[in-house]
Amino acid sequence: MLSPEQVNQYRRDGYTLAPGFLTSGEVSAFLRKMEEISAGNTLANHDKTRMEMEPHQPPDGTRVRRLYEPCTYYPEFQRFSESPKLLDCLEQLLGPNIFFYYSKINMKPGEIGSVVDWHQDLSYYPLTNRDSLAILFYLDDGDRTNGCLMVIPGWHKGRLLDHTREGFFQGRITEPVNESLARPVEGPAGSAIFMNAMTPHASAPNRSARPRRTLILSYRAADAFPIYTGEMTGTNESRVRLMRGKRLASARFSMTEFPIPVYERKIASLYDLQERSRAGEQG
Ligand SMILES: O=C(O)CCC(=O)C(=O)O
Repeated sequence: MLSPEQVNQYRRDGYTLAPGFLTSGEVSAFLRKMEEISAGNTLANHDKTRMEMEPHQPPDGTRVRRLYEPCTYYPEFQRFSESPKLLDCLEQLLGPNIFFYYSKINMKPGEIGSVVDWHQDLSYYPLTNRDSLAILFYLDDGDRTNGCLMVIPGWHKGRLLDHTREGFFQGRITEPVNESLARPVEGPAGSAIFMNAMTPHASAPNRSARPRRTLILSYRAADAFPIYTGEMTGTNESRVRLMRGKRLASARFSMTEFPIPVYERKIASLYDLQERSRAGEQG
């Protein structure tokens, strides 16, 4: 369970850190499985349905950028997504009726790990209210040198910031972000960061020799219904599982207006979209 201080911090700042959430045995088992999934894949020849590679490496380079949907494809991760120790914490933050939403693993390999630009997760998948969150589990020590998560505390209570250019969704905040307000969230391997889907966050490229592998699971309250934005809404909803409580027949609205992401073209991932957006900015 989270302490009252952690719950208060989540409500006040839009995130909270729980060091030691995973045992060292759980961390090692996840890392072993990730190695097994990644084995044999290269930039030139990899399973595009399961992973994305770091783009700036030779064709035979083996550095993976992201593993897709571990909690959908692999029983080890799925079991963890249903574990009472996790769901008890989620109940403290989201209430009794909870859906699993999506999962991913960001590998951020040493020396090459990609930047993640400032964004709010809800810009990607509009919901009728803000009771949705991601939990980031550090599987390596995460600190400023290997691109730990950065957040802007308190901004989850504000508006959805502009993520568009010329009407098209860019997957990153396109208005000025006051980075002097940003807080690095450092923690040892096994730490969990509970972060609201409205909290602006980012992470720097990994310039250290150490990886910063992070398992990310997302959940939402059962009365946070998706707003249909096109094909991707259906894809996302196909993975949703009721984890606790019951399905609800009534949507709760906490926003009277919500920007809809309009994509200029099909994207592979957040990284892909943000890279194209940065390239477009440079002309
Ligand atoms: O890996 C990170 O540092 C941030 C992850 C993130 O924001 C995302 O994948 O949406």
